[in-house]
Amino acid sequence: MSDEASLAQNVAQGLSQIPKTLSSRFFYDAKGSQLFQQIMALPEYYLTELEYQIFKKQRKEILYAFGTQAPFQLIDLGAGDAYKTKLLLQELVDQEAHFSFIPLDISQEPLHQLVEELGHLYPHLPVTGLAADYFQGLHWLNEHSKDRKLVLFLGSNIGNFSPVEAEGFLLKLRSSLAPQDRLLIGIDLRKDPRKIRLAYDDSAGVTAAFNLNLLARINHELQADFDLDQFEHFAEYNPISGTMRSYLVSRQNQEVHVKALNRTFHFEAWEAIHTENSHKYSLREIQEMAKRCHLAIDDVFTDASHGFADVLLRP
Ligand code: AVI
Repeated sequence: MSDEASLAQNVAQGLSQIPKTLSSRFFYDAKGSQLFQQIMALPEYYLTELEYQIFKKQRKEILYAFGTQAPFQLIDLGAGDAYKTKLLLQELVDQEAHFSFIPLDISQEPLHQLVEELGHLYPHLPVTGLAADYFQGLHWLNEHSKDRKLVLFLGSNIGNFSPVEAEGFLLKLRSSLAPQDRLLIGIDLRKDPRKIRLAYDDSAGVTAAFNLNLLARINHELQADFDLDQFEHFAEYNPISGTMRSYLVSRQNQEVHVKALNRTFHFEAWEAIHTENSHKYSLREIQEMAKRCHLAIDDVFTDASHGFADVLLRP
């Protein structure tokens, strides 16, 4: 199914139900990916900085725990600009490790840029960019190489699944790993609820623009007539469930026509579309989740404030 067809399907289904939903998977068109890069540099969005600190201070320990003697593949699921992964790459190049780097992303454009940049930085490093979804990519790799793998799933990407979906994802991921492979997952930890909420409702309004861009994308790709001024970003953290939820709220009673679907959707005043979950975990919840997914925890690396964890798992 093409991305456009699945967007159409998501919109048709999601806007027909109550409550209305749209999947955060569709945030990342060219503009959305660019806005996400800006989010990662915001002072409120602590996640990137905390994980960067973990890699900066503990990259040697992380790589030692994995074991870099035999040739291996470093696979980055949802690589983006590989801001944090570059710390590992530099360390591995310094150690003269035998490895290849495989960044995988659903967005073609940032992947292109990354592969080009790495070609300049590390001319001798074999880099293969894969524009694919996670499982297509892993399937391709299993068919093409028998090398040991370190699979990275960083940046709290796992938080964009509900806990039930996250377990399904980890189980599926596990089934594509050999016993000697390892998985390193970056997970945002539970913390002061106010700090979490601010990270998803920044004062410069970049996260609001990122959320609203989903409607702009539907306008472009499915010829819809969303008036972006008549919707607003709203983000709320629930400290009991650990879920940060983002919404787009209709400011008024209105109709939106989506030409590609030949459908009109009605919005009540203050009706919300749920667009994203960003789930936060405690270390205990991570242990329980790993156990249910038959993954053993080899090591847990956290930053000094215990706000973020990178967890090394074995199948
Ligand atoms: C990509 N993902 C981990 C981000 C998050 O924190 O959930 C996406 C994001 N949404 C709003 N701000 C950032």
